[in-house]
Amino acid sequence: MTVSETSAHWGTYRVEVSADGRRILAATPYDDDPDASPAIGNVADAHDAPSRVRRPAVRRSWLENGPGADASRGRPGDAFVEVDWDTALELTARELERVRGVHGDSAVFGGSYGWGSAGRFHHAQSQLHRFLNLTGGYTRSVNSYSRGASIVLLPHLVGRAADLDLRARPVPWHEIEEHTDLLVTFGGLRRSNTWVVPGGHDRHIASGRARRMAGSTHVVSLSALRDDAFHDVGAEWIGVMPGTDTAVLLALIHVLDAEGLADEGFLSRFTTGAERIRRQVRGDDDGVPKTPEWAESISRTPAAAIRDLARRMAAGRTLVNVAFSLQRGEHGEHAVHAALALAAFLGQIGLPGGGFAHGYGSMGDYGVGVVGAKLPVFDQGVNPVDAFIPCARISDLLLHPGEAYAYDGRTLRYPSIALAYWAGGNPFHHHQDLGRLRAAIARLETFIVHETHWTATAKHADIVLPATSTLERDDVAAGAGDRRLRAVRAAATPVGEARDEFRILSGLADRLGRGEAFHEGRDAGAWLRHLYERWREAPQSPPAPPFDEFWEEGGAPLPQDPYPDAVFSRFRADPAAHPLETPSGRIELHSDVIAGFGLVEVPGHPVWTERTQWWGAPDAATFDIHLLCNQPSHRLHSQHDMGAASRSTKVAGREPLRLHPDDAAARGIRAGDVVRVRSPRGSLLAGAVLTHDVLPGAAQMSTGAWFDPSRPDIADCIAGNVNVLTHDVGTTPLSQGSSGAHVLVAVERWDGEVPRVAAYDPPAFAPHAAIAQ
Ligand SMILES: Nc1nc2c(c(=O)[nH]1)N[C@H]1C(S)=C(S)[C@@H](COP(=O)(O)OP(=O)(O)OC[C@H]3O[C@@H](n4cnc5c(=O)[nH]c(N)nc54)[C@H](O)[C@@H]3O)O[C@H]1N2
Ligand SMILES: Nc1nc2c(c(=O)[nH]1)N[C@H]1C(S)=C(S)[C@@H](COP(=O)(O)OP(=O)(O)OC[C@H]3O[C@@H](n4cnc5c(=O)[nH]c(N)nc54)[C@H](O)[C@@H]3O)O[C@H]1N2
Ligand SMILES: [Mo]
Repeated sequence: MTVSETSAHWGTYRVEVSADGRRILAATPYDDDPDASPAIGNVADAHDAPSRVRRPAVRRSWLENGPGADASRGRPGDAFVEVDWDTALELTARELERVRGVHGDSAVFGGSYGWGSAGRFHHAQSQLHRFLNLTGGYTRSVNSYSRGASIVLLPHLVGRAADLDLRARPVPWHEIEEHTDLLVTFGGLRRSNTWVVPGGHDRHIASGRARRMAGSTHVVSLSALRDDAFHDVGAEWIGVMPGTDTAVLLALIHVLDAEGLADEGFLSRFTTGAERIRRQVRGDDDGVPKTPEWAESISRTPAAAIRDLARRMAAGRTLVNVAFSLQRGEHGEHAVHAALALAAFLGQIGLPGGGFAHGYGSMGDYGVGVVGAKLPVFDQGVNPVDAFIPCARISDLLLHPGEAYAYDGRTLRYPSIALAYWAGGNPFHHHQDLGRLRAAIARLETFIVHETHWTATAKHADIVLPATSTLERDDVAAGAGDRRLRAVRAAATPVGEARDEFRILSGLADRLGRGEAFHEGRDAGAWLRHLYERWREAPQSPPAPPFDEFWEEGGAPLPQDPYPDAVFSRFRADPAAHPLETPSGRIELHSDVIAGFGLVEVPGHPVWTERTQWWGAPDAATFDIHLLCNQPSHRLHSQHDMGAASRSTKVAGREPLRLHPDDAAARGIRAGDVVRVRSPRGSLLAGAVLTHDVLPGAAQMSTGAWFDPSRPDIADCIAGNVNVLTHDVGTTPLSQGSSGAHVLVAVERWDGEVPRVAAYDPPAFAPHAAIAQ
């Protein structure tokens, strides 16, 4: 048995490996990690699970019939033929060549969104993008599912630099603890979300900081879930129905305005457009004053609680936080915009512990107070193709080639895609309306996927190439604020014939005559050394030992520089010397630029407009439960859903649905029952959990159960993947972000057959004789 240290987005931990290097015997947290992620408990099972991709495989009908649109992708009965690496690489290289030749380079979609590995070198997307760039380019994707709306909106309101600072050096935890009287957080402060950090943390300090802070700072959490925040340390819960925060935020501003509590000095000196918001909340535009009573009729948040909260917010140092989730819904831009406006009316932006934050409770590195160090990077080169999509428009891209759509004030056209190439992401986890995604994927001529596991995405692919996991290769890793750049040594031997992305793509590049340009004559070990030494020698890098010493030592210290100043503090101290990168140099509470785009949904200032996914919407007559689809506590997205920790959360063998006991009683549902959940787009089976921690009329299911379409006669997914229910629309035509955070559903007890979950089974394999060569 050997013990190694390894790193993933959910943390740094130790694995005990069997003597033959094939099995993970145990995975245990790193010594001084104060709040390690339970996702570590999935690793041993996931490593050599039956669902690992062991050999390259090609879909039989693609082999037999050649490339082309095919609705049988991923359907029951679809079979794969395992082939050797040479055959797989040759098929892949020739197909890429054919598609580029026939349809042009923009017909290759290589966006490949996803949270694959945490390493700096074996990062699937970086590897794939470099390879695609060197072989002709590809249609790419921009932005993220995480902050798809904010990433476009906030630069218009506060400028690009301040938007980056809001993420990289927000008001830090220690400042909140010291200065903030009241932290008002929309979407809570979810402990489980702070277990995840891009690159992975070796010490998870966020939840400890939050608890300590809650000792001196009063926390008010507005959400449909009580346990979104630390109710055990006294956080106060105010219920708000999903997707209605904008109404509550406008009402809070209404109270400040009506009661003379707005900071007029701040508004006139540091912002533009406050008058437009005032007109909006007074009802001058539409005759509807945005009073707390008005907001209650939309959000079900008691008017008295809103009025009282506004007064409390004005009475001391207040920080307004919005979780990422608030903007991951229809018209999600407005919630973020309204929260920024509320903070501006309070006048504390740029003061210690006051103002606006966007990420507490969403990511573990948010506000840790240490500047993220420069890290080694693997160069992706330049993409000769300029076509792109906002990442959450993937189905639209494939279903509507040539069609025009709006994005950030521009009119773009979806290019025509023949081949999609995915490595390190799982669109059948992350995208909304999986039925629609299947129809979109069916249109491809060819779908190529690198995967560690037979995910639903792999099962919908034509060529599946087995990738090694982080445990099976050497790398370096660190998350923002970490104390060390870690040497992550391979702990186990690769499962089956799995190869590193670098080796797979080197093989393809060689076959396409671009090998030297891609690998530059180095193998993976030489690249790691090269990246490290280049980083070490760069002028901005911290002092670090030579590679061999670093590797031997297991890491190199990273600087722990405190934020030089928090976002907006210099702007506040001297707005003339430090203007924001906006047209006015100020915070734009109304943006003329956005208004100039002429979008009805986004007039330039925040407004409440009715949504299709809202308890007051017409659909709610039938789909009367508003389901929150949040991040899973015991795994990262869909990763390792077959592992012990993730399995421990399942109810009746599937993803749990948490709902209020009154809603359950009205439907004859008892704890532990199997329930069927439906939306106009699809249906799933889930296991019922009854709790008073969720508002009546709302419910909650986490994302990430593996899509299981094996029994369409019973439900579109029998394992409980919420994305069969969600609707696939952009937040607004401004940013076209993902709307996956919530969806209207109907819930009923399921008395029929309860089928076995087949999601973790490998696909059917056809005999080798089927290879048409
Ligand atoms: N309804 C709804 N949907 C959502 C969300 C929501 O709130 N609601 N949240 C969204 C958000 S914020 C995000 S970020 C996305 C996340 O979506 P994804 O990042 O796509 O989800 P993951 O499950 O992390 O997918 C990563 C995949 O990479 C594979 N993998 C791991 N290591 C490697 C490797 O080294 N090489 C290769 N080739 N593959 C590897 C894993 O097996 C896994 O299948 O989901 C989004 N989807
Ligand atoms: N354990 C774990 N941690 C993770 C991840 C994971 O997969 N697992 N994923 C990581 C990633 S990639 C991201 S982007 C972040 C995402 O960070 P977030 O987007 O903040 O995370 P969510 O869990 O989707 O949402 C947090 C809470 O917001 C509430 N909420 C949802 N919609 C609304 C709304 O309209 N109004 C209000 N007031 N509340 C609402 C829900 O009750 C939910 O529990 O999480 C990261 N952290
Ligand atoms: Mo995300």
